[in-house]
Amino acid sequence: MTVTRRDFMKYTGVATLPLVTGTTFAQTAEFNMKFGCNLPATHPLSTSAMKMAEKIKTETKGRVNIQVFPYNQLGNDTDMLSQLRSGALDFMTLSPLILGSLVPLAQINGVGFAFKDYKQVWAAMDGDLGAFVRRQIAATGTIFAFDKIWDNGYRQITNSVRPIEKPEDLKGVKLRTPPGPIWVSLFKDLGASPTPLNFAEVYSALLSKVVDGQENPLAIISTAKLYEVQKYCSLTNHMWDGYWFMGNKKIFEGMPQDLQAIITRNVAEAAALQRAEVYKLNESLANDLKAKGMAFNNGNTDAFREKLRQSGFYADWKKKFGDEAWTLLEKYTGKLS
Ligand code: X2X
Repeated sequence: MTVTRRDFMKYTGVATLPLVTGTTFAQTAEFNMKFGCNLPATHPLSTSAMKMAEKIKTETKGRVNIQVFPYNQLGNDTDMLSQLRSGALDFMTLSPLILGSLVPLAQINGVGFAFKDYKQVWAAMDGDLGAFVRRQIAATGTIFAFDKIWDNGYRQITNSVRPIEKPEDLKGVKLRTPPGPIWVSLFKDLGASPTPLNFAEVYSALLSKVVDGQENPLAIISTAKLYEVQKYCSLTNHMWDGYWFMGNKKIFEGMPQDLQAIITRNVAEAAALQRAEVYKLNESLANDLKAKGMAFNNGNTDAFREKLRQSGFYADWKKKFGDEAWTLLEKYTGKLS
């Protein structure tokens, strides 16, 4: 069965028209800019970006008009990343792990079961680990990341075969992962059959059963309506992931300093709002998803960790990332291997 984009829109009820902010100043703005992301317009990442764009427009007195294009309207993550690099796109949010194909060290927050809680996450990502990764991103010469990473959350596994409680339950499960090398490695080591796909293809791939399952935080399972095409939700918390808010370096650095400062401050302020809203959703959505028909269970964290230890996951990635990066990670998480 082939699901077209039109079918997809019909199933998910997502509007096909771009959500254009800042129409008042659109004609007169000195800087008409575009921001793209992969999440639905109702997810806090998109709503925060829209509020941010409004504030930037007001504070720059209409000189900067950022149009927000949610839910892959400009293309999937891979497409948007190449647009960002070429300057066809001004800003985007992207998982550090997906950025991994271009900036391998950016994947370091994706080490399985690394961060015990949000205290560790923000200490690391707002601290030396995040700064280290942002330096790697800036070293591409074409793109850069703003200081405060936006939240996605702790990831949970959904599928339509069985509840996933321990690694053995993943055996034979075709699990969609985002296109990031460490994701494929993690789920291969846990015994699943990982299939990397961009998020833009996930709903239709689950619907047509090209894959059995996927893994994402509850806010995404809810706003992207994945509960419509998935039965089981297993709370594994196997990894925390966020979104670097990134810009095209040349375009941004070509802007007047006062405008750069307004944008930079607003990206950080929007990050704070976005983090609070995502946290609230991820913490509170389980009952809502149960009412929509999903069956929840808890994952056995110790069993998953042990499997990763035995498979050599930690040793392999320590070697790939190198001592400097690994030491920075363990500064916040404690000893991992
Ligand atoms: O692709 C995904 O699953 C998502 C939405 O979580 C990311 O952007 C990494």
